[in-house]
Amino acid sequence: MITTVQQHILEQQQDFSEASGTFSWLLSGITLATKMIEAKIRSAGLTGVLGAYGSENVQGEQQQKLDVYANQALLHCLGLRDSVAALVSEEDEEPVTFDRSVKTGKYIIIFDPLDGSSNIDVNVNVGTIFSIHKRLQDGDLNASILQPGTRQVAAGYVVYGPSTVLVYTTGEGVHGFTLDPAIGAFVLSHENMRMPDRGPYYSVNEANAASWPDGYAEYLAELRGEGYSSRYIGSLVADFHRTVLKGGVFLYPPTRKQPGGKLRLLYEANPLAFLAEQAGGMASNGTGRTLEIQPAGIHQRTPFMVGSRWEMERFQAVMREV
Ligand code: P6P
Repeated sequence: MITTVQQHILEQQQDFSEASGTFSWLLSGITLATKMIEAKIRSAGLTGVLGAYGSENVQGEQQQKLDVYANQALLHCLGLRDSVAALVSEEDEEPVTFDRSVKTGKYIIIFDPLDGSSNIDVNVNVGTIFSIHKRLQDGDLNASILQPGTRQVAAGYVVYGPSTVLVYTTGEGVHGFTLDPAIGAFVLSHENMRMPDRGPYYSVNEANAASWPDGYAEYLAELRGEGYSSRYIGSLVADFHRTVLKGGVFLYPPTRKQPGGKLRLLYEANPLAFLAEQAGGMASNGTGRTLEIQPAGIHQRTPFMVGSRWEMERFQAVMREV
């Protein structure tokens, strides 16, 4: 018999146990939106939704039509859940807040609606990433949004590729579900995903090598000497999903252009760091554990290194020596 993601959530007596129905209702908002996004992506080349939307997002990046669609789908599906107090999106300058009491509006959902969307026009995997925090008891929305990653109650992503896979954690391991188009449901396909202790790959944009801080080039030269292969898709969710399944290390180091890193803390690094640790791996900003960073702003960037225990402990050792 199949297990759908909704059933799986209800079976897991979690932090949501006093309201497992609430969390699975929240998650159904995310899965519904990602099924809408998936349907649009599948036929993108045929329905004129490829290419630029003709405006820039808060990041100053050209919005793709599908970015805008994905953002609207998530805002719509999640805004209808009355347990949501605020929604934070990579596409929106400010959080979308709802006038709900602390008792009702208990959750903050932070997401990157379509990461890597510049790759869609060349038919490369893209993804949706989400992170869920519980609203603080005093109800302060801003402080509830800017909690460190250690306080996440759930996180996950959907990778839209040859198949569409949802991967999530609520702190009780990492579980993967493959969308079965025949029934329109995410069906359990990867129970209790564990990142191999060591992998065959490193994943980094080597074009930035000249501007990395000391230690990074030496570390990667050591891995090459140990026979590692390089894999870099340039779509974070795809590079991360491979790293969870096969092991190895993904790095987006500080660069001259972006000394604070390129990737976003709240809706890229934190959710993936939570998943990585839950799968037995590690995540760092180069000097400390990603999940312990105290955010200062919702679009804050961070250097991001994530992967198997062996590669990450080696990385930390090399960086201590510089
Ligand atoms: P670069 C895609 O634009 C993205 O945000 C991530 O998905 C990806 O990991 C990264 O940027 C790629 O950046 O500088 O290597 O092209």
